[in-house]
Amino acid sequence: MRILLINGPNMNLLGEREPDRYGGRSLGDIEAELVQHALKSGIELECVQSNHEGELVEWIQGARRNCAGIIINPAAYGHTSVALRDALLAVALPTVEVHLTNIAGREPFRHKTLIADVVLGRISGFGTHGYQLALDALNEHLNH
Ligand code: CA2
Repeated sequence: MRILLINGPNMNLLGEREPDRYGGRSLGDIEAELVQHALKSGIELECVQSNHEGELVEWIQGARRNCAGIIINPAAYGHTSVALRDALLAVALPTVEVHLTNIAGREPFRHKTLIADVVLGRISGFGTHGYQLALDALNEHLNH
């Protein structure tokens, strides 16, 4: 089984900027650990990141061909992008939304995301461990 992990804009800066807020580990390290964690459950995890909205849309569309589900940290585009929402609706794959921080406890403009009602569920506020929680939850969902 294959799952696609998508990270949105600025997530390539993980470990380099704002470590107090977003943690000190690089995205590459986090992805490598998740790939190993996924393999234990027989899951092939494909990891991608982009700062470009259209590229994120294309990856979501492409997942329809070969993925059983999606994990996405849309970063700031979660709060703004109708295009991401439409793409997720169009592919209709089970999707888990992840945010490292508790977006409900931050500035009001972060409280809502435009994909909240089209995803299976959201994990927010548990730092990078949220990706592993999302993977386990999605795996559980896909197996039952
Ligand atoms: O908490 C999250 O995971 C966010 O998706 C992170 C986004 C923010 O716009 C969302 O409201 C919540 C922004 C990430 C900012 O980019 C950086 C990432 C790492 C280090 C520095 C900046």
